[in-house]
Amino acid sequence: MIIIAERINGMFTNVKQAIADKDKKVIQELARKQTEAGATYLDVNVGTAAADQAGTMQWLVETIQETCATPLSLDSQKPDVIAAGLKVINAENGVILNSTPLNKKTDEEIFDKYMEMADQAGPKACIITLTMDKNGVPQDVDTRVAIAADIISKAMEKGFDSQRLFVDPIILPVKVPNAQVQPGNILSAMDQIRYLSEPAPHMTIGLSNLSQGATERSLINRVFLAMGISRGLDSAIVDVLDEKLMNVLATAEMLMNKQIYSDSFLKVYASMNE
Ligand code: THG
Repeated sequence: MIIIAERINGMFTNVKQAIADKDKKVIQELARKQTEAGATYLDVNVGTAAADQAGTMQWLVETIQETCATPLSLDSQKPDVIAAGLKVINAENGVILNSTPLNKKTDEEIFDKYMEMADQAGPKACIITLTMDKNGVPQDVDTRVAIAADIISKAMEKGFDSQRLFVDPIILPVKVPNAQVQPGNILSAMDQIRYLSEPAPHMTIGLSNLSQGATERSLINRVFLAMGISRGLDSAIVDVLDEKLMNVLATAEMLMNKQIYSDSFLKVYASMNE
């Protein structure tokens, strides 16, 4: 599983405060802890509060890289914010350009821009593309799958290796009125998206979106993560500091025969990610 750690995000009050105070310690501690807990990538999202998003992205990337070499997932729907991060990044071990939609009303070519930036960043640079277009986030299975197909064919046209592409069917909070059908829709979409290319495209989701505002957040996240892994989810943006969630992840992968069973499979999984 390609595990992307969610915590360095200006949506969290302590990160928002650290950005405002230019307090490196909070960010570096989160980078170190999440790396130790098994993160393959660290997601870096400036949030919405920062006035200078590009400058903040740069500061976060530099601050993290002072203490830790874990590859980063630059998370923004604004190409110039991604570009700012890429200017100062060391992408030797890889990088993800996270959160481009297929297209936008105000920017038809946004996904192409992300592919160009990824190519410039290096041969291992990946992209997460949301199944979202100029009409917004689709609410039904068919439109999600259709957008995923457009994403994959556009990448093929540009010669962008499908193994550097992650499709994100976008999970939304289950608590939102009338949205309770959506987690099931996401699973049905995954069932189809995984057959859109051979080998299957990588799929990822921002798991914690699902439980925003709900009680039993960790339980909801854990159960859905296991369901997703059974449908071909091979990556997720998650709270890696949630040990129970990480144990579910390892167990679901083992049950899907992605990791060999041994009596100490949990320990083996943890040590593999060190
Ligand atoms: N897809 C992709 N990238 C993404 C998302 C996605 N990046 C951002 C987000 N969604 C995934 N990351 C988070 C991070 C935090 C939370 C949810 C998703 C979260 N935060 C607390 C909350 O809102 O309740 C913050 C609370 C606090 O301040 O402590 O839940 O879908 N590709």
